[in-house]
Amino acid sequence: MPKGPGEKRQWQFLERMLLIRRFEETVVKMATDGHFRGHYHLYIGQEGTGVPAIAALKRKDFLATTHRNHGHILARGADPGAGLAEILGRATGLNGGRGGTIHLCEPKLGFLSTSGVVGGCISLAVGGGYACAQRRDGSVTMALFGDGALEEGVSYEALNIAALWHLPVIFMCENNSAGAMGMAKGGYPSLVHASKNLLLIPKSMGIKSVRVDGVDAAAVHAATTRAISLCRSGRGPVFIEAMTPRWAGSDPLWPELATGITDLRMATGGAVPTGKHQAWFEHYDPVLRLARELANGGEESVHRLSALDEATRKRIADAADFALASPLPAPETALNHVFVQEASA
Ligand SMILES: Cc1ncc(C[n+]2csc(CCOP(=O)(O)OP(=O)(O)O)c2C)c(N)n1
Ligand SMILES: [Mg+2]
Repeated sequence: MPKGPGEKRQWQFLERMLLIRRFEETVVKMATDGHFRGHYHLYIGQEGTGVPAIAALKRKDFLATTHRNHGHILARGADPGAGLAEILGRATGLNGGRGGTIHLCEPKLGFLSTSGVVGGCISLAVGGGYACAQRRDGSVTMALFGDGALEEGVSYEALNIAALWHLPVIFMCENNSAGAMGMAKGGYPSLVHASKNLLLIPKSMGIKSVRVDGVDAAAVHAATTRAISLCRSGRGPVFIEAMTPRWAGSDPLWPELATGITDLRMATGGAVPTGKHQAWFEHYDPVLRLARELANGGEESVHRLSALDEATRKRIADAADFALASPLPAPETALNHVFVQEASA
């Protein structure tokens, strides 16, 4: 039975991780039902990294993230209804329907930027870290990015400056390339890098670097907490490489619900993992893994899991109803929020 002060936190992690899972399952349904068009990216399989890493931050801290952002935004506490509405391009969305799936952003929660420009968030987070250092209030900035970001030139300049100026930046690299098909095999792009050990890159600049099992929420939380504490005391930056085997649904160019709707009973013995994704269900699904640890607490924990699942499904169903009932932005607002408007003749 998981006991002690850590158990409460584990339940809090599971609550957010499950919220993300049900949100993402709903996103796939909305896409296949034709409620929105265009490419999108799911955070399924990586909940064990984003949730505990972001939970280690304080309100005063900043974040910058990528195209695979849904989980990060929800982990930080954004409203799932406004998140789904944004994905559908509705006026009630987090960004008034202007950003869509790739740019879900919530500045009120400390997000500096969410961008589909691979590697862009690394340089923006270094700018954030510079601002934090100027403020002298112990705040830090976290960049959440994929392994592919280390193919981009801007990442090297940004890491270099962060190292030279000891900026309070946590570089959280979510390496999901293990098991990826990659474009060469007709799937989603994955890492193409000369270095077989990505940690050597920050290490060569003297940046403290650590690799962690990204499926293990407690390990990610411990590593991030240490990194944040170093940054707050002026001993940053820190680079963390969180390893998560690629979820099968993110392998093809277009996401698909390869492992179905997650059945939490697989964590409690009520359902037996089988089929071609059996190993994923048993070892690599971070939601099932944490739920399994908590279910070991006995019958009471099993009931609690089932109640949590029911409440989460309801919360996401309500969020989906809200998003689907929301209006598209009014045509006359099309030019709102643009930086420059041509002067009328
Ligand atoms: C600057 C830039 N180059 C190329 C792309 C096209 N692109 C979109 S996602 C992607 C792969 C990103 O891999 P990674 O950063 O590891 O994130 P993952 O999708 O694996 O989570 C690429 C190359 C892009 N969006 N931006
Ligand atoms: Mg990747």
